[in-house]
Amino acid sequence: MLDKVLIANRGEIALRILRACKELGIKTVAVHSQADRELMHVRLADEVVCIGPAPSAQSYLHIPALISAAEVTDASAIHPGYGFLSENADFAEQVERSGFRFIGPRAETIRLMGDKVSAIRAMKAAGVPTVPGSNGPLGDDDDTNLATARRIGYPVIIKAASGGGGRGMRVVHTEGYLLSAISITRTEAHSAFGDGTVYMEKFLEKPRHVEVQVLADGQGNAIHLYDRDCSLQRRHQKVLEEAPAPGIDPDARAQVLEACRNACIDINYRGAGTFEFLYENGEFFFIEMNTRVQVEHPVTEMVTGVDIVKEQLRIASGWPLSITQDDVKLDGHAFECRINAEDARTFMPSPGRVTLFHPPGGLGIRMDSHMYTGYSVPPHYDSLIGKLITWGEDRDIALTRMRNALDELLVEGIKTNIDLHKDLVRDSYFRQGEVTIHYLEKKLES
Ligand code: MV4
Repeated sequence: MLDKVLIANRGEIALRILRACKELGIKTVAVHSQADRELMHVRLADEVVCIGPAPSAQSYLHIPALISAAEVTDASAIHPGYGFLSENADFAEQVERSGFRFIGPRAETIRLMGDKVSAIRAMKAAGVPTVPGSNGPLGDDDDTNLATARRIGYPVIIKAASGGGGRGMRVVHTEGYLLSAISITRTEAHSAFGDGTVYMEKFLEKPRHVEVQVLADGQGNAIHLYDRDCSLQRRHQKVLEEAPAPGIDPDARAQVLEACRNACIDINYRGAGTFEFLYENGEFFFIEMNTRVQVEHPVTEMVTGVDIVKEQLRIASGWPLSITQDDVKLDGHAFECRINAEDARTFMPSPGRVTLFHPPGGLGIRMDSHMYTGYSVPPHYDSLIGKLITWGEDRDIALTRMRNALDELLVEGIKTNIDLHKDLVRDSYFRQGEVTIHYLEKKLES
């Protein structure tokens, strides 16, 4: 087993990783910026290194500072969490070249998935259902691109190969706009990502966002941990997630879960990963793969009983998966509300001192948060201050527990989105399940 892990992240996920390390008897190194001395996991870690000033570019994104911290503390591995450097293939490569284990896939796998064109190609070849599209990058020949769009059928969407997560996309409804849309998206992609490669897909108008969690040990074993629905989002920021995704066609689902598992074996995947799909009219369409642990991993943990972060640490230690697919049983239903320090109307971040923090409790309630009374939310990072997760024997019980838990949760001194969640868990469409990716933005408009 790994001896000592450096946690290259902050906030709730740093605490989540620290807890998993402690459970496995792994020593921990917390690294933090000058603005983050008061973080909860910094108090609890075995060793602490300040890696730089508050701005992320000079701390959590500063590769030499992180590798130096691993060297001076003699850590054996680095856990990147989510965001920051978690999907940076160059970082993964430098970590391993410096003699540390990167807790995640091999750098070449991160690179393969970072390029959406190569990711789709690899997944299609492995039998994962993809969106009808250009099957590769668009060239410069206008007639060929017009013919591709005609074959796919309008509306189509032009996406940047180096984009993802909603950056660098443009929808085209009629032929007259196709060529200018391609050239604008190309130009934007070039300046944003240094890569003007674009591709084309059929634009799905009312899909749900359903994703599949996987674990693979890089030794030929891979399992899926079922699915999650993450359709409730605003401007590509997820707000409320659940597992399993409600109301999915059972045959389509069984097929896609098995396809994801086979794809992991096919590409010799290592670590935790997520296959992102759009789900529409009973069909799954792969769009992207995430090669990190995700914010919403707890809903999957609650319905499978599998500790995803502990499995990441075991896999990084060179151990085979602790469980087989047959061991994974889906049990009940779980929701996660992302609690943000933000203004309810403008959604602008709302940093400041938390004068009272009171987490809810009781059976089936989990609060993953680094908050405590007296903590100051710094202005330099994202506004996630915690995740409230509830589990129940069925969707109704899990949702009732969420309504009650939100009423118990007290965060005073800063603005939060708790009232938005209180509204959402009482929303009649959401309660029925099966809302699309557009539902929340439409609801907020009215
Ligand atoms: C799409 C799509 C419709 N059709 N692709 C946005 C984020 C990026 N991961 C992919 N995205 C989309 N790709 C096709 N062919 C609609 C979206 C999309 C979306 C997807 C998932 C969650 C929220 C979304 C919000 C707007 C658009």
